[in-house]
Amino acid sequence: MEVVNWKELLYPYAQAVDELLLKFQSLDKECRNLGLYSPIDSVSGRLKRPSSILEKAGRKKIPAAKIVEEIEDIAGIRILCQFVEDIPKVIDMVRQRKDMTIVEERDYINHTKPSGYRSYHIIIRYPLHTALGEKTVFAEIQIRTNAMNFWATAEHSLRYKYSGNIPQDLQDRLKNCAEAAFHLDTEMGTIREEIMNAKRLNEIRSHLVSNILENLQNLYFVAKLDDMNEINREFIRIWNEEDMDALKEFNEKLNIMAEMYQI
Ligand code: 0O2
Repeated sequence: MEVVNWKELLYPYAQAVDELLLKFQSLDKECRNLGLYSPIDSVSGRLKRPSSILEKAGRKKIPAAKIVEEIEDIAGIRILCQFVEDIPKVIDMVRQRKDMTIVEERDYINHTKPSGYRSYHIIIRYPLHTALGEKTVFAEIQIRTNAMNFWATAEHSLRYKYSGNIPQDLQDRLKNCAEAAFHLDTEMGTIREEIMNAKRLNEIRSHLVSNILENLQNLYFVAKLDDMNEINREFIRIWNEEDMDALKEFNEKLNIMAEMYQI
């Protein structure tokens, strides 16, 4: 194989990973800040290692000059979801974007790989503005649940350890683990509504408490100390009772006080 200038080859892909990571993380953050449900649990990105690029190029008989055109996962983004039901929502988020073009979608969730691998892959073309001008690169977005990811990362390590030839008994056990991960996803799906409601309640509660603490802190500067000590005791009592309605009422009371003091 011809000599590859890895630094030059990888540079735009590193930029693509950074940009895509930021974009999907912002999307998640924005949903949460707006109080909307975010189907994204976490996002990570990676640049394919030269050894892995060479291995793939060798396996697929891709000459060095064609690596950029034919290896589509040099830049990789992984989006993890809590529930299988969140995956189509993330796929839609990707499909709606105007800053990337979908080239191919590979559904290894409905078409599980023989290894037991499950994940949804979207290959995109992503335009970049680099210091050396405009450049469009391929990137792969993998979308999967935490359970699918747990299995895939473990299997990936074994695949490397055994250079792709995992002993049969280990393969069988991995298949069992894949089934257990599938079962976990299915079971979690049945209590999804319950978990989502609990998450929503926790978020509302922590938002309320942050508001209360901010108001208390500001009021300490302007209100009478005795009044504030009394209000603080009331807060601790309500906090200990864990009564959401009482917390809401207390927050309202502080909002009115803050308005009175023109905070
Ligand atoms: P790394 O270290 O993440 O770069 P392929 O021929 O399977 O290598 P193909 O057909 O171009 O590649 O694309 P595919 O199958 O859509 O995606 C390849 C990537 O998906 C792999 O990259 C893995 O990250 C993941 N993947 C695909 N199949 C499996 C599997 O059976 N087990 C695990 N653990 N991961 C899989 P690399 O190059 O293997 O890894």
